[in-house]
Amino acid sequence: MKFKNKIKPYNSAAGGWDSIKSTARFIFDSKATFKSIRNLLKINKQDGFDCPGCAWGNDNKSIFDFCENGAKAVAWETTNRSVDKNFFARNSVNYLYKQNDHFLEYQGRLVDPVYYNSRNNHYEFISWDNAFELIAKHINTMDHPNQLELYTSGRTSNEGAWLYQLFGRLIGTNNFPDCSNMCHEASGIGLNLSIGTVKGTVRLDDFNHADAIFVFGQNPGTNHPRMLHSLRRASDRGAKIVVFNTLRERGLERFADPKRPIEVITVVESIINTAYYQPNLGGDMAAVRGIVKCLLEENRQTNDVFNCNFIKDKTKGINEYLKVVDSTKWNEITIQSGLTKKQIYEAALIYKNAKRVICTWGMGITQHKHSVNTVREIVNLQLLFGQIGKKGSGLCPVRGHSNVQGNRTMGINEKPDLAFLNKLEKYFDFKAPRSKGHNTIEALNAMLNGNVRVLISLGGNLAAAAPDYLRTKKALSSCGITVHISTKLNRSHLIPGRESLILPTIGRTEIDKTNNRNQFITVEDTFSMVHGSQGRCEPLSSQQRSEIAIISEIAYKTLGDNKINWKALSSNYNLIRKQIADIIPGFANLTKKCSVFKGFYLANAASQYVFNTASKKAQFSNALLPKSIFLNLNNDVNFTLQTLRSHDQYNTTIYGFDDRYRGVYGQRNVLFININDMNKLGFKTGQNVDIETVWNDAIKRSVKNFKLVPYNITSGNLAAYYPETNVLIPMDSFGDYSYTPTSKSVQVKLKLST
Ligand SMILES: Nc1nc2c(c(=O)[nH]1)N[C@H]1C(S)=C(S)[C@@H](COP(=O)(O)OP(=O)(O)OC[C@H]3O[C@@H](n4cnc5c(=O)[nH]c(N)nc54)[C@H](O)[C@@H]3O)O[C@H]1N2
Ligand SMILES: Nc1nc2c(c(=O)[nH]1)N[C@H]1C(S)=C(S)[C@@H](COP(=O)(O)OP(=O)(O)OC[C@H]3O[C@@H](n4cnc5c(=O)[nH]c(N)nc54)[C@H](O)[C@@H]3O)O[C@H]1N2
Ligand SMILES: [Mo]
Repeated sequence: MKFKNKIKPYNSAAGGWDSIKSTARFIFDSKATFKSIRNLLKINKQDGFDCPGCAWGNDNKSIFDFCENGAKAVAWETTNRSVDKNFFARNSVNYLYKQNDHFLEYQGRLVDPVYYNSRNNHYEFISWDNAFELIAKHINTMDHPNQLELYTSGRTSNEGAWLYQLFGRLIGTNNFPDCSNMCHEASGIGLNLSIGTVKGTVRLDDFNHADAIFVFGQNPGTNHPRMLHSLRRASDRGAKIVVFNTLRERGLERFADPKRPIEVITVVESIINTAYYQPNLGGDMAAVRGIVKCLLEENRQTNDVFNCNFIKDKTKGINEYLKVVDSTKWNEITIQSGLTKKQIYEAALIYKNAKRVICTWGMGITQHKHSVNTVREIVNLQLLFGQIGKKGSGLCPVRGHSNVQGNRTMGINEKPDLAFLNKLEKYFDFKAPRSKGHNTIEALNAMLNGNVRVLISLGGNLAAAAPDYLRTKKALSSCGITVHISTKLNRSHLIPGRESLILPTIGRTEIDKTNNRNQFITVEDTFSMVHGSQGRCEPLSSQQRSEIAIISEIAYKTLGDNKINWKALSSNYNLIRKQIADIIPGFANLTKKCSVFKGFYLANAASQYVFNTASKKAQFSNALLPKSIFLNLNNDVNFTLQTLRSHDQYNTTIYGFDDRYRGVYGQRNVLFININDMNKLGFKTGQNVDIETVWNDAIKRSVKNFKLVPYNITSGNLAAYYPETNVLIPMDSFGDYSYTPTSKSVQVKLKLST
């Protein structure tokens, strides 16, 4: 595919004609046009598959239940290009390592199991049997079960995740680092502390009833395009959409629905937001605190602003919280948030005047040091008004990967709860490991310390997704063996451990046939809806195996079948679902519910006012605002940098080099900067700069030659794309309690490139 190199502000609405053009371009480029189009008609359909794009829910109301970016994800999975043993014979690992991430992705689907030959630096064909034997040999000769790390990315099905965690726990480890650790971890931890659930409390239909929707730190135009339909419908019926985002994001400003042909032809578009606030990176906790402070002042005058009954009956800790609000000074709030008192007051009024409010959030909230406290501050605000549990209101962390929430529900968790472990060991008659396992950061450190014999990655691309790229690279190469169960070639494959395997798997869109029987899998979306999913395309090669077949075979070769009949499980997924149904609350009759109906809703206790916290009440938090790490923002040397996604990428998968809504074409090494900051430094548009991290150790972390792009972004804050800038994020810069890398706040300085 060709990409023209230019920077040109985008003046149209999000969606619309350009969205259709872009979808078509990616479909034609997949070299499997008909397959792709047939697939698109099956996305999010009862007889089809769950969109592998994002975790947003669907209401099955339209023939086209997908968005531009879901279509890209499908087209790229459906491609007819393949990476086979001959490809690896032609291309050495060193050669491939030098290519960019787009090139790697573009080569097509992995079709042969391959083993890294360190003598000639090539991957070579290995039979599936030999691959499984090798993995089993490594695992069975470990000194300790915790020398095994089992990484998961969030596309795996519930059934795959279930077998994977069962296998790990039978070996004796809770080492389940996963993409969630780098993503919504802070949401789960914060929500659990505050309301005793790790999930959001809203359902998709709540968006049809909210009077106001507050969207914090999220870019749905690119990352959850189907959410724009909900926002737009809400806005059209008069609901207020209030955005907090450091950047001006087009998708949150204007939107034309590409699914309504009339809008595309007549250029009808909606202004989406009512108010758009641009806080400093990490400034949302202060902004929400400010909203509460305004409303507290009002409440003191009229005594009828807060929902006193709800607070009295359902919550604990109000007095301590309000004390902290009182003691937080306005200048602390305005400096840290970067918003004026007037702006905060205006947002507070919108909030107060809405009967039903939903708060949604994404990575702009969860990838900071104080993310757990920020999530809890948002919960505090909602609790003051009883905005939880009633129709049209609640808390909505918008998940990323399409089944990341389901993976957690299935037990992919380094800190599983005791009740789950107790049930598991009783059911399978074994002693489950009790000590906490490794999250992603801990797993990388264990690798760096030489303590990891075997790393298995069930999807994902740890090398490119993790922070501190150079240290991560060292970590991966310190493993005894790295085993990647993947659909596409990626950076992680090119950083082998002492030994390395790539095992090609089928994806969500493909027919999963065992014993002459088409299997289906189940997934859970961000609204706790569980439903079936069944691919409709023939896999590209008979060598590719399902994730479930691969995990079962690894387990069988390693553990034998005394306790568990792995082969039976992998030839009939209903048997796996029976285990899930017997152990995980809410999953009774899983197979029946998912194959007959569209799916079902997993109850959420908090939304029914059952708070599984220590006090059995919803708990106000009372944290101080973070220490003044953001107070040097207007100093002209130090900036805070966020790393985010372009429109043409899916995490570490780079579909192309355009970021249409931000006006960037044909390139990715750009740095978005406020024009006043640029002028102050004497820099000019289009000049190249080097970015260097300011951190408390001696390691030099820098990237060179990033093109300056003036942008509507709050002064003192910068933005650049991930994964190119992961090299800048120190591995030990992570969230309190969450261990999530601070991908949205890295202190950096700039200098002109030479
Ligand atoms: N097409 C596509 N879809 C995807 C993905 C993808 O890569 N491509 N990834 C999937 C995954 S795994 C995830 S987790 C989600 C991610 O979806 P998002 O959460 O939207 O992720 P980001 O692209 O990182 O965008 C973060 C947004 O928050 C803003 N922001 C950053 N820091 C702050 C802050 O401190 N305060 C405020 N108020 N705003 C801030 C940024 O300007 C940006 O608009 O998307 C999922 N869907
Ligand atoms: N700097 C910075 N770093 C970040 C972030 C950030 O905002 N900034 N975001 C973080 C977030 S939110 C996340 S979720 C992580 C993402 O981290 P990961 O989940 O590890 O990364 P992905 O890019 O989603 O993984 C892509 C790879 O998954 C494989 N794959 C795709 N589909 C399937 C499938 O169906 N089965 C299998 N087995 N493999 C498949 C393909 O081989 C592909 O190359 O990155 C995190 N890293
Ligand atoms: Mo994510």
